[in-house]
Amino acid sequence: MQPVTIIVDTEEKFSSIKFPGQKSITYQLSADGNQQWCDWFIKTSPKGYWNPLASVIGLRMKNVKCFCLCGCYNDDISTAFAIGEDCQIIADQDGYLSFFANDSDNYYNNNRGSIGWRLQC
Ligand SMILES: [Ca+2]
Repeated sequence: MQPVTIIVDTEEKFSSIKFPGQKSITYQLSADGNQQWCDWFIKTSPKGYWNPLASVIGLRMKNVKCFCLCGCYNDDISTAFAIGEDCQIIADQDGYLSFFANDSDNYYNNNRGSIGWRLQC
């Protein structure tokens, strides 16, 4: 399959762009590490950054950095996994993959920017 470019907007709790995932297929996800997005006034890469306040309030994905690029199946946060800038996953279920910047549920309104990355299987 040709690589697909997907744009993930930081304001979306689940990306509006979905990708049909298939169980047992390996997906390579990679973002250009030079891209940045912005949490309030803090610019960061898709690897995210240590945000002690957000950790206290509670991030959607616990023990994953704030603004780390994450993915999940069927907009279900319980299936979420961290991606960062580069990740290879073997899908453990069928379902639509969607993506998001890890943040606290009620603090998406101060997010700005988007990051494009490539998905290949
Ligand atoms: Ca935020």
